[in-house]
Amino acid sequence: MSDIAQLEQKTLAEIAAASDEAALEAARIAALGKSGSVSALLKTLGGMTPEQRKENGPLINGLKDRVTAALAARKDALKDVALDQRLATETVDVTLPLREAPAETGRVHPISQVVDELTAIFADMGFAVAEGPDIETDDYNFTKLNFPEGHPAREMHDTFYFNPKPDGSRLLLRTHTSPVQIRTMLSQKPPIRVIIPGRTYRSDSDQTHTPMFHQVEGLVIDKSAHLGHLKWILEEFCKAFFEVDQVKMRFRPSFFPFTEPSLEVDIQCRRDKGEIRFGEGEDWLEILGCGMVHPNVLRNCGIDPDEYQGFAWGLGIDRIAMLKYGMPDLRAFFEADVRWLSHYGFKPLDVPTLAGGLSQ
Ligand code: 2NM
Repeated sequence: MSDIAQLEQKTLAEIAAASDEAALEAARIAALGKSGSVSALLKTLGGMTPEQRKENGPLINGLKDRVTAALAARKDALKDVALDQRLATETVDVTLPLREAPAETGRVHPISQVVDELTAIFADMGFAVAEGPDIETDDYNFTKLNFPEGHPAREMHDTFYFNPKPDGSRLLLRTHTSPVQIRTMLSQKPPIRVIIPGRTYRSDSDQTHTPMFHQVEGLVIDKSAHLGHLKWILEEFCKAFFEVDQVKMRFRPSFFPFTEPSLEVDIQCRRDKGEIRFGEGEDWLEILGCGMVHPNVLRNCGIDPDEYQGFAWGLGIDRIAMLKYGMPDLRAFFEADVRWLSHYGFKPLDVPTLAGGLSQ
């Protein structure tokens, strides 16, 4: 047998014996690599006479072609084997339910849901939504709201202050959304009807208080806005929000620097077995504060209290969310636990509307 025929037999045997990709690659390099056996034969063509080359050229090139074809065929065969093995070990249970799309598994946080509900209710009564910055000036958060110098709410241990500026003024994290009412009155002419939902901050942290919490406040300024209007708005709001036909509310005198008179409002309820129901029962639950905007506040915002008057109210969003949706622990709101969210959260495509139902 010629050398070429022998080399072909040996090389094809090696290729046929390669049992995986690595072995096949080793066989390829041994034959066709830079210093492979077939490559070495090809190199000898250069030193041959034209007659020798005419005879050996087709033989050696034929060898190279057959080795190349054998390598490709073996590679395909090994791929088929690997696929057969995977198919034999991996199974797909086609009876499994489809995995839900992200739009279906994602959940809207209860606070976002409640803000959307509040907005839908007050928008229906003709209120616009106003927003403002979380970082405020002392002037907008306290002074223009008729808080006197030295009022306890201005203390360091209640309010988060930033370091003082060279001129002595200090920025702070707003302790209520009321500075947005100030901004609204300074920039718009009455009549004004706005609600302001947003984040608020107080240096307070225990079972029922978190340093960041959510409020919604409302403001109406007009020539003859009065407490009767306020009472109607709050009753309509409570009926719509708690999704009941009737509510009974109790207005008690109170005090806030920015309103005169000031009132605290209780809603009648029944508590049984940890559940709470509104519109019935013997218990009272305080849910909000309100009052007629103090003439000093109007004046501080360039509104003439002899021409205009108005009322405002404020309530805690986190608390009414807990009441409505039976969530026992305030702190879970801010822990970003996806299991809690998948239990208490809302479907993103169920947008609250008065016509379609707030909470379905
Ligand atoms: C409350 C209770 C009572 C209030 C007053 C004002 C403003 F800016 F008009 F003076 N904004 N918010 C207000 C009044 C807030 O929260 C419990």
